[in-house]
Amino acid sequence: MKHFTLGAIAALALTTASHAQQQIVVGHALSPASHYGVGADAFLNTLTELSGGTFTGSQAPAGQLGGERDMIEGLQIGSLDVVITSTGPLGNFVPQVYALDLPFLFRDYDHARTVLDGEIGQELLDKIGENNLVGLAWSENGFRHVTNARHPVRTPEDLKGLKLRTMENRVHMAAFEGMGAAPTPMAFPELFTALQQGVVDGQENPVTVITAAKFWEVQKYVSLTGHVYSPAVVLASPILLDSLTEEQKGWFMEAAKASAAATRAEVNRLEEAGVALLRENGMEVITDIDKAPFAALAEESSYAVYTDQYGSEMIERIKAVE
Ligand code: EAX
Repeated sequence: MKHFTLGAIAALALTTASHAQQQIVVGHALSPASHYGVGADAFLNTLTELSGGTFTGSQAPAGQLGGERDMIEGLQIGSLDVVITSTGPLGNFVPQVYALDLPFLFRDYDHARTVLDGEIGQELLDKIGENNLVGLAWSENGFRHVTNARHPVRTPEDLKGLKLRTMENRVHMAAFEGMGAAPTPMAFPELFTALQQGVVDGQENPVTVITAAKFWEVQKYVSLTGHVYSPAVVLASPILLDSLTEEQKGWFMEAAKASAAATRAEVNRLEEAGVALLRENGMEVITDIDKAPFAALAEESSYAVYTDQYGSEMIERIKAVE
């Protein structure tokens, strides 16, 4: 009878294990069919294909794993694998990222994508990597607009006294304080109920999120202020990534790039079709907005959140990108 040494059995077990399927969960705060859900599916399909089926997985949408801040903490302790999140709460972990959240800084989608896909974007992904997280790729949420249940917003005066939910983001809160609203930071999974119950009068989000969350059910007015470009980012747990071979890490990077491309394509589609959808569902869309007074107040009150700590060099670099 052939005797197997213990070493041979252990090697066989290790080999088998290394080829065993590994389940990856991609968490995010929006609906499965949202621009993040489309990105999660693209991530998983690409990873499964590149790995020959070694890695498979599923998305955990709709805040099942918690709000974005909770999910980022989950990555740091290794309880979560991959998360697609806006940069909203990320500044609490990587303050340098606040530069991307500054109001009226990005001119348009082309400008934002060029910055994020260039050296500035890479520098900030590297900063994320210095804070017990792995920034795999910049994805996208979109330009944010104000919705509310009380009255049309056309000027900063119209914001006065509005209880407006913001993300847990110091720059955004300072910006809305400066514009005259009363900002209330809140995790996204709590928002729809808070709007339904009148805990807050309004909120601000891109058309992509307003449509994904069906906010027309609890909000009457949307003002296309476009006051902030909201990046999203594909983050991974450093504990997971440290357990992978270099080749496997490359698969995760490629999958994240595919995710970002799919999300951006969906943002493009919804930017075209989304406003009509809001109107079809009964929202009054205010488009005749002079952004200058909003920008003056928002910049005066919020840029210091970033420049007090990091100066204005990064801001000038972002503005200079063509
Ligand atoms: O990332 O919290 C928010 O308003 C975000 O835009 C939403 O969770 C998508």
